[in-house]
Amino acid sequence: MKRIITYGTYDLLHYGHINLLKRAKEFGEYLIVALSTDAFNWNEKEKRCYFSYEERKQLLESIRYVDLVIPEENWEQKINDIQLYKIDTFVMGDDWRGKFDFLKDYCEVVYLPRTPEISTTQIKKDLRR
Ligand code: C2G
Repeated sequence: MKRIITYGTYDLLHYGHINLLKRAKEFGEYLIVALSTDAFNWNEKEKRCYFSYEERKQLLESIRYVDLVIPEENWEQKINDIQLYKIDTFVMGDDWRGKFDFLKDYCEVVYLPRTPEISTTQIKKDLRR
């Protein structure tokens, strides 16, 4: 059974996220999402989430492509995650292209095209109109 992992905040979940998860799942049979915790988002990504970690986790667990949601608490956990969960393929949107190539020593690394027209920032802007 081929196992895939991907990482993200997934706040204000939208179809761009779903497109990514759908395509990531096509690389195997078991997809793990490492979901950024509220603390990691705030301290490391300067992102204040609209939905809490538990709410974002509940949303992701309801998506048919997602098999397991684990916390992403720091930038350094990826190698350990890949070894612990016996990951075959690491997948991220191509806004991260190249940033995780160091993981190629541990698993396949795939960057998928983002869904260009949608982002949480755009949604928030549109809602303010
Ligand atoms: N994404 C996408 N299309 C969009 C928006 C997002 O394909 N229109 C993808 C991103 O490329 C990413 C995933 O959806 O692979 C989650 O996006 P974010 O929640 O913005 O993830 P990010 O904050 O970039 O966190 O350690 C890695 C980080 O946790 C990634």
